[in-house]
Amino acid sequence: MNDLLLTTALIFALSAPTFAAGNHSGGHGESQPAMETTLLVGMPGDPAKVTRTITVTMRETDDGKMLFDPQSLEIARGETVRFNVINDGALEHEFVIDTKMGNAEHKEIMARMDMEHDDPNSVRLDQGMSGEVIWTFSNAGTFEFACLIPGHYEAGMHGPIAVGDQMAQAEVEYATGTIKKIDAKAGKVTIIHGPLTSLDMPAMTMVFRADKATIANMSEGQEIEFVADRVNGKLTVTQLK
Ligand SMILES: [Cu+2]
Repeated sequence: MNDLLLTTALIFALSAPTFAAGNHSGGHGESQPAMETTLLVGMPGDPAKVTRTITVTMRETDDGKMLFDPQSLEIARGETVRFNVINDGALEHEFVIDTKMGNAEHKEIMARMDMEHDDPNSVRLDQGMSGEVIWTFSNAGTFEFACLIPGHYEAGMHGPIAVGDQMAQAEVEYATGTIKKIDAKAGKVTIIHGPLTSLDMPAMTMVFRADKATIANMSEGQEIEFVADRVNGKLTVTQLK
């Protein structure tokens, strides 16, 4: 919990200058180097570190709606996602990722003056075109993807991005250990383990919780690679190799 508060405080501290600068330029940053863009929603991703590709299509419907497909996104904190964005519609559309408030501010500016986004957190596409956004979601929270071309947001072009506060698979580090004792009935297992980097714990022997399925794959004396995390305050084996 303390870590979370600290992280949150740090995020706000880091974000403040960026938002201040964004207000000056209207946030469209034509003259800013792309890599300086650090938003609450994250930062431009390194193409070499992409962990997942998500295809997002944009289109209009016969009854006058405008849609993204999928309509919501779930991402793990730390993931670098390549959004493969396809404009399947007959109109121009854009895909922008930001906080809900950030999108609302941009939308207001665009209502007065339709300017073209050229930020790393967005891509604007003519009909039939495709493009990409590579983004690292470094912070947990609920963010938003949207098309901010006047009228499009209201026609349905927005959806939530839930960034879960758990590390992406690529960042998970397996620890090594030897199973000393199993108490299947109590759902406990004693492991002589190496350092648990993610929990900031040195090598020692500890009792962990584990679910039935995990314990079924364990035997005393077995050498394992595993991931432990706090689940409801108890150290728990969450993954086993
Ligand atoms: Cu649109």
